[in-house]
Amino acid sequence: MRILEGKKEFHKMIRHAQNIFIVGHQDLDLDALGCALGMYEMLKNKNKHCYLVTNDKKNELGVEKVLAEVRNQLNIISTSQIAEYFHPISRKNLLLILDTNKKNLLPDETLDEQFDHVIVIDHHDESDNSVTKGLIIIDPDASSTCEMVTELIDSTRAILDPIVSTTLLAGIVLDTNNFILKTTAKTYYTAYNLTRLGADPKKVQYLLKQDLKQYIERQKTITNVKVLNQNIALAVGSSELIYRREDLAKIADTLLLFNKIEASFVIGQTGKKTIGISARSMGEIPIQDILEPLGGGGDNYNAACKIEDSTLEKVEQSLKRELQKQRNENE
Ligand SMILES: [Mn+2]
Repeated sequence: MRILEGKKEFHKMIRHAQNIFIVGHQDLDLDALGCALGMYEMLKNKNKHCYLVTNDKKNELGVEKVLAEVRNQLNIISTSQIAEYFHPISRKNLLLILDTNKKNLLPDETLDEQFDHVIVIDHHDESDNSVTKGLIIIDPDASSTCEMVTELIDSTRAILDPIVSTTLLAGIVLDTNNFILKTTAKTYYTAYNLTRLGADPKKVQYLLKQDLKQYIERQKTITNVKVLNQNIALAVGSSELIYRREDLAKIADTLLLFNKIEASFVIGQTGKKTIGISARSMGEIPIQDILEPLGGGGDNYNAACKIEDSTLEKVEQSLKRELQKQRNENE
């Protein structure tokens, strides 16, 4: 469903709600945070009581920079505190889930069960694990949740705090990898509106600045890249390092920038016993179908999976088998 198709129902539910709990996926990124702040500001202007719900202990650099500026103006609570802030009339409480639709990516898998009214706004594909309760606005063609939310806020008329419009723009820049992936005329138009509303492109660059040490580690992984079938890049991280999920994703993003590469896969340890795969595609190679047998999910541009109790070598072998299967199917 496109965001504007859900607009009427969205505003109807908002009208009936009083306490609104806004939540993104675990490990907030700038897309999740940007749209959460956009919603927060819009709803606060409608005199709603807003709460940003997160259990993250550590934030990525850009998220931390934004939070340092806005923390004092927000009610930020953890999932265990939600009940304290409930409106006594339960139908006046609303859960607003942004930038994910999967229960297992929420800070608490049972979050939706605590609410009678739920709205999901997201740009990721649905799966068996998706929230099905309430108003579900999912548009896998949208570049980012920030783009969807900016459209909903009615960026042609709204007034936003510059840090909010800047974070919304940063979310778009992040998820499109600098206006490359899933970028449409609407994406540029949204960016135009956000800039008009005070978003600062220089600050976006500042928010997206990376940590040099982490960058060097990522570059090392890239030097070990193998090219399969002339168009698939596969990189495997060092067995001595634990990677964050977003690091694997960034390596996969980078690999997609090279000539002839249609899809990229990056394998790395994300925990002592867990291996992660992050995949990116220009859209032609069905990375979602390839990772699904390994327990992964995502869409045709963006997919990932998590494997417990395995080794880098084993995961690489299973991935190669799935790639071969996919190739056989196409021949
Ligand atoms: Mn996103």
